Amino acid sequence: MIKLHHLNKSRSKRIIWLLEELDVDYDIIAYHRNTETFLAPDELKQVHPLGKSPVIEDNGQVIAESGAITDYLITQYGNGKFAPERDSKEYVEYQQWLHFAESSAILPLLLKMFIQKDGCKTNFIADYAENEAGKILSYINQQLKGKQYLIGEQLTGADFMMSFVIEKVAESGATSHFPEIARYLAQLQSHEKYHTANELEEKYG
Ligand SMILES: N[C@@H](CCC(=O)N[C@@H](CS)C(=O)NCC(=O)O)C(=O)O
Repeated sequence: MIKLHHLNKSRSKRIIWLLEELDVDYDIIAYHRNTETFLAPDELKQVHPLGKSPVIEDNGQVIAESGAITDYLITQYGNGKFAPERDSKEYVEYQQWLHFAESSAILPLLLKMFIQKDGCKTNFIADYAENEAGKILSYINQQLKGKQYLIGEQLTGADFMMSFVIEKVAESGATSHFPEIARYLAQLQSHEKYHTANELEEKYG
């Protein structure tokens, strides 16, 4: 049975959503952030040296990084769902979005969050993060025009990955400036299992 090492209030929720959509048997092993540092507890390092979540265990293998986990679970258990045909042009686009979520997209958004939390005056990082976040959000907004999901009309692994990014955008209030992103969030929220994942996140939080 698949084990998901889940940290409260984390990227791991996107993997719960995916596991629910895949309708596979899995166990959640819950960990809780330190309330002062917001870091994961040391026990997570016994599962993977970085001590971060999500991490899954399946068939004797430990897999970290939500992009790799998403790709693995869809390949193993998707039965043709949640990814375009392997030899198609869409598959290449799909891979691009799958990686984009945890690379180009998330960095400026996290930087902005950390700078705000820290409250310090910076030399250049605040301006950099602001400009980059604007660029990234305009790009996502523009790319979503005329599409229900990142890859046309099909919910794919790229959307599970992007859900965490879009939730952070929504928490910051920025969706009001990006109508396609707001519409896309509503599209993700139209899936029943998206809400199941929220409920499970709450239950284990
Ligand atoms: N790129 C990794 C990021 C993993 C990550 O940073 N997870 C955060 C939760 S969102 C974490 O475990 N933070 C606790 C810590 O660093 O102690 C992924 O996508 O899985």
